[in-house]
Amino acid sequence: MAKVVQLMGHREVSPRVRRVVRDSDYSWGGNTMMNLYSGTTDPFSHRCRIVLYEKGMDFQVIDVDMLNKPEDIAVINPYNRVPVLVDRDLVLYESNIINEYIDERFPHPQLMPPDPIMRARARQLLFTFEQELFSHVIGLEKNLKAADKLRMHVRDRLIELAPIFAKQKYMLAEEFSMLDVAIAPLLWRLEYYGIELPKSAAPLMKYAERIFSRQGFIDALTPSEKVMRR
Ligand SMILES: N[C@@H](CCC(=O)N[C@@H](CS)C(=O)NCC(=O)O)C(=O)O
Repeated sequence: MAKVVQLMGHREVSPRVRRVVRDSDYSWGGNTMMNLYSGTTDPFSHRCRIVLYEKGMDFQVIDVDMLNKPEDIAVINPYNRVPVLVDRDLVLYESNIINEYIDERFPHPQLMPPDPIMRARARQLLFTFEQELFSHVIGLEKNLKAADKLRMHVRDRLIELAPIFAKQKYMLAEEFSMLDVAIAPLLWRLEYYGIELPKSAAPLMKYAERIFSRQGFIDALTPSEKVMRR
């Protein structure tokens, strides 16, 4: 099958290489750039794409067809899931682990707090997001029978977060951080998952729009994600 390599937008105005390989031949780690194996509608892959685009270094995103997942994914990730990052000899899975690695390799702009106490708190909150929000997102992605219950749970947790944004711009105060990266794919998918928030959550939606207007966020969206929100 022919390999389709699509070169993305800004290449003319920037020396960075941001290639999206579609319908690819999955040649693992065959070059010196970071390669992200990413699902085109997968919220966890979306997180990693956001970090790559926010950092603005050279990388390659390889679209994985989740309906026809290549067997090789199981070779590089024993859990047989995306995202997977291949950086020369290093192979990493789990979106938050991948993102922390990218953040440490390319420290500008720094997305994890520099202070150890704040960093530990950020990690704790990342864990809470997984427990309270993203473990349910997996059920919504699969459209499980219990989806309505999951929607209610996610909606209630998000409503609880809303007051934070009446006082501050981002999750950890005034600067965009890894916590904003982690939650953004869910906020982008609310309509797609059929989650409706009440008016009292307006500060949260204003916060979401703030993230959505960032260039790194816009650049990270795949064509399938772009049409998830009207
Ligand atoms: N905790 C993992 C979750 C990754 C995950 O669940 N990925 C899903 C996509 S939504 C996947 O690859 N599932 C395997 C499949 O659909 O075959 C992370 O943060 O990376």
